[in-house]
Amino acid sequence: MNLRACFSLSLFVLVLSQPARAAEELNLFGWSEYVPQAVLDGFTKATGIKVNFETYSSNEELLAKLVAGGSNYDLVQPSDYTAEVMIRQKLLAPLDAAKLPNLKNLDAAMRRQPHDPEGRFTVPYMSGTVGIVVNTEKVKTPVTGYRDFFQPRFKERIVVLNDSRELVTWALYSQGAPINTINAANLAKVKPVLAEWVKLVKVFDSDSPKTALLNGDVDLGIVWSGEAAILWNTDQKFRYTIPAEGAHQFIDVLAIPASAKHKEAAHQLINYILRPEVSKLISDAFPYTNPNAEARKLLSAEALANPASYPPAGAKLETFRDIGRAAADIDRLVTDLKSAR
Ligand code: SPD
Repeated sequence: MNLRACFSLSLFVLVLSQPARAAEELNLFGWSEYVPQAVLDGFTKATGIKVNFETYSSNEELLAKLVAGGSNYDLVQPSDYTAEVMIRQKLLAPLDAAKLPNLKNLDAAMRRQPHDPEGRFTVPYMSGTVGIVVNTEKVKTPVTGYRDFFQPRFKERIVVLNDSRELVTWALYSQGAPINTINAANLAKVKPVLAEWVKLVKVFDSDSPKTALLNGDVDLGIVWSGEAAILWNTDQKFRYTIPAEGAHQFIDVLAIPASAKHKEAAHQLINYILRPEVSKLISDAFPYTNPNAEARKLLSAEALANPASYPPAGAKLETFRDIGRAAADIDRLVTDLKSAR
């Protein structure tokens, strides 16, 4: 055997003798209608890491699964106030900034918010608001706030988010009460208001509230701003308004559970999502407010002019905070009222 043949044979034997490397994969648990499959496919193509993707419809669903333990998620996507709960409960792993060079692309104002003041555990994914969308071909009178919205004449013409904290917040705003002070007195104040409101609702849907509006099943909604932005892109008869009494502004983040088995791969996916061209793909599919300053430079003038994605300055917007055990009181109240309607 000549030298070259001998070398090739030894290389072949060496390769065969290596233990087979487990295919790298990563388990992502994220909001429904929020992560385009094209982004995950692009990541797999770029890195060889397969992404198993499971979705949820509420922060409570995500939190319940993580608190219960036994889940095998490597990357999750809580809203700011839920990330705050997770940090307090030590459910999140600190991030390694050295593995996230694309953090530099973010708008600095979106990092180090009250839920994670040092930006140690979370990376902003998208931001948004919760507001009123009206089919202006069907509703001719102005609907500027929660009290205009929940009117008997709109009975069975309404879709709202299926989210207890949101519903209670709208009722608190309508009563001029603070939205992060959840106590027995404030819940007693909103209970009769909510009892009337839930009777007017035709559809509760947090996954795709736009669908009932697009189908013409309802004429008004209180929805995530990204859903309203899609409606506006489809037909400008769907108008988005930030309620005059005030509205919830959220930052949904990416975070790695403390129990994650594939932390390296999770860092890689976060860093991939932070690429401007990838973040733009997310905005194209789900037009929330993009916190990535470099990605925003790639968005069209039309996308940046969408009034739901980028609402005018001056609106009264507030973020939710961790309210501890009161979250369960809210959930109980809303569940009881819905089942009694
Ligand atoms: N379909 C994606 C919805 C994302 C909404 N996140 C905000 C939740 C605030 N409670």
